[in-house]
This record gives sequence, structure tokens and C-alpha cells, in this order.
Amino acid sequence: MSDTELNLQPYWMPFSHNRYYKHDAEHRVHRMLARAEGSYYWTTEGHKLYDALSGLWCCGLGHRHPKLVEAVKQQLDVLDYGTAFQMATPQVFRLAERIAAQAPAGLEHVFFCNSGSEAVDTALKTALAYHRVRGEAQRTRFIGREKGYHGVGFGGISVGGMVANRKMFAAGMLPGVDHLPHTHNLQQMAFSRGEPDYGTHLADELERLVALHDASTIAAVIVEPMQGSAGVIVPPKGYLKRLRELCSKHGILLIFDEVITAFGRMGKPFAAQYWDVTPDLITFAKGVNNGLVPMGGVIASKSIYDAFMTGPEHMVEFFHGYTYSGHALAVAAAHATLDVHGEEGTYAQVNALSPVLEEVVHSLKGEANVIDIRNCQLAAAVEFAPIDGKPGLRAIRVFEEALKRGVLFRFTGDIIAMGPTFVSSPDELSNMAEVLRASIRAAG
Ligand code: PXG
Repeated sequence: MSDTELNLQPYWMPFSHNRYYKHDAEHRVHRMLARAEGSYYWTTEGHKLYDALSGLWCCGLGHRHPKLVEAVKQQLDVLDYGTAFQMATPQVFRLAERIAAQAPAGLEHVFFCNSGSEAVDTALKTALAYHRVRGEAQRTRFIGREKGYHGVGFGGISVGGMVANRKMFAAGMLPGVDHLPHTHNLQQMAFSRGEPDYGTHLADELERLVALHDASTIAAVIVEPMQGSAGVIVPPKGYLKRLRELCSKHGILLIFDEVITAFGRMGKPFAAQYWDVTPDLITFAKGVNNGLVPMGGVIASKSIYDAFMTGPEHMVEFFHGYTYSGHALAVAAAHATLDVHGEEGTYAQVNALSPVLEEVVHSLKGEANVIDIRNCQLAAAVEFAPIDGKPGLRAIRVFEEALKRGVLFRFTGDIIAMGPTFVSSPDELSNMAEVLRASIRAAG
């Protein structure tokens, strides 16, 4: 079916400029996907696009990896949907065991859901209920961070720190949420490679919030170890360690939202290991099964899980769960993903590619309107000075120029973000950066 035969109105596109996309065919050029393989998409016009964000950060192994496709096909021949409450499959138990085995020591129990937003909801609810079951029910406050993205549930937008995602829904926000300051400071850290030297002290703002609210009212702090959606904001050196120390000192749970960082992008199973900081809860989604079938989850420490395991044994311990928790197809895809990580040495691949990404993106310093370049393992972003009075438009123009040249970037505000597939070659990364350079020049 060609673009012109499509009725574009019924589909309300998520997080998209619906009118810009639908009203002008020019704006849809190379933006209708037909198929994908490895690190590439093909559009309905047959135009080939290098996928510079691995889907939406989820397809690190590339699209339609044969082992993953086969695993899901085989699962379909055996069991489609298996009822999730009070029943289970051997595969879901094994998957939890495998994930826990890769997690930092002490994080031993895995709760499954279907997205990052649900994982965040699950983690926040776990934190609240945990304090309640151990007799500290007054610990109800959550601390998030400015510029944080924790999905789109009411919990996630409440602890999140992106104004556009919050302001429309202000009336529905969770009460009792406060925020740490974000750590991005253009004057102090523009063009830092990897972790910036500046900003460690910003973790101490938690002490100020504790002094304001009293530790006894605070349930948890939730942060993305690396802020992905805000445009790859890398934690200052020592920042996460300091947060960990302060949370431990005050009996506050630390939640790492690893929806983007888990399962490969940091060159380790989890960012917690990359930074050698162990939180009490980790959320994951996306990479757990390479985006093949929606899946998310939370990994909880032994002490959190154990705290729930009280009362009569025949009773439900945690009144929480989803129809599709541990969906058989998602589980099959996740097993295959973990297999491929082992067989193909994914983490080593990411560690080898990351310095290449750093080199090629930082080579864009000096291009017109580029005001910052950031990178962290296999994630990077280039930030532009906005066009006067039209914030966001410059990045859209760069995005459109890049589409013509065969690369699909992610734009958000005046930032172009990159999260290449783990299976990209150094040449593909360098081509990606050169396309970005040419697109910046063409966009003017
Ligand atoms: N937490 C984090 C840290 C995320 O990055 C979510 C929760 C929500 O996940 P779901 O599965 O509910 O969408 C995310 C999602 C981008 C981009 O361009 C990032 C996300 C999603 C889509 C685009 O950076 N992150």
C-alpha cells in the first residue's frame, strides 16, 4: 500500500508531531518503515536507513537476529500465552535465575512486567510496600531528578523531571515527590568525553532534601545512572557512589532505572556494574529481549524480597502484577538474547566500539551551532543552539537531512541522540558521524 492510499488520521502517533507528519507528504519522506534487518531499516520507498538508535534504544543486537526470531517462532508452536497468576512456566523461573545471576551481588529476585513505565511503577510500589511491611510506613516520599525520564505512568512522570511530560498532567501527580538537581552544566562540562569532572557535589543535594523532609519520610531515590532521554547526560565522576552512600546512611532505597542502560549498552550487563555502585532495585526493559516482544522488569535485593515473605504462606504477598507478566514469547526472546550475548561476546563488542563512537562524535566539535557533545559507552548526543524563537526546529532539520543521507537519528529538543547497535562496525559509526556532519552543514 502506498503512502497516498493511507488514511493517516485514525492512528494517534505516540510522542510524535502528528500534524507535521500527516499534513505534508514532504515531511514523511523516508519516515514509513517497511522492514528491518541487522542495523538497517528499509522504508516503503525502498530507502535504506542505518538505525542510529537501535530502535528506541532496544534492538542492540540488530533487527531480526535469526536466533531470536527462531526462538519466538518455536515458542509459538508450544505455548502462546500461559496464565500468569498463581501459575508459571519453567522458562520464566529460569529467566529470572539467569537475570539475577548477571545482576550485582545481592540483587536476587526478578519481577516481570511489559515496559519500562510499568517497571518504574513496580519499583516505586515495591519501595513503598517494603517500608510498610517492615514497619516504616511513614516513608512515603520519592526523590527523582530534574531531566529524569522514567516513562509515562503517573508514578514515572511524578519522579521524572521533564517539564513537557509533566505540566499537562500536574493534577494527577503523586504527592510527596521532590527532585535532585540535574547534573548538566554547559559552562562547566561542554564537550566532556565520558564522565564530566564537574558536578559530583550535586549528589550532596540529597542531604539538603533529607534536612528539609527528614529521612524518616523518604522511601526511595530513583535515577537513571545515565540520563538517556534527556540526551545522554553522563553522571559526574563519583556522583552515583555518593548518592549510594547518602541513601545507605539515611535508610533510603536507591533505584537505578536501567531501562536504557541494562543488557549491553554500558558494556556490562548493568550500569550498576559499569559504575560499581549497587542499588537496591534495578528496573529494566528494552534490551532484555532486544525489543522483540514487550517486556520489562524489576530486580530486587534479597532483603527487599525477604521483607515481603511474611504472613500465612497461602496468601498473596505483593498485590501487584500484570496479565502479561512473564509472557511466554517475551521470555523466549529474552533467553535467546542472553544466549546471543554469551555466544557473540556482546559486552566485549560494546567495550571495543565505545572508544570509536567517542572519537567519531567528538570530531563534530567546531561544526556550526554545535554547543555540546556527550558520550558514555555506546550512547552519545550532539546538542545544537536553538534557532531563535523556534526551539527544536534545528534538530528536526538535521534529522531530515540525515534521513536523505541514509541515517535515522533520534531528535529530542535540539539534541540528536545516538545509541548504535552493538553489532555495528567502526566504519558504520564513522559513516554515521559523517552523515551527521553533512546534515548539520546542509541544515544550516
Ligand atoms: N525509564 C527509562 C530510563 C527510559 O529510558 C522508560 C523508563 C519507559 O519505558 P517504556 O517501555 O514504558 O517506554 C524509558 C523509555 C529516547 C526514548 O528517545 C527513550 C525511551 C523511550 C522512547 C524514546 O531517548 N525510554
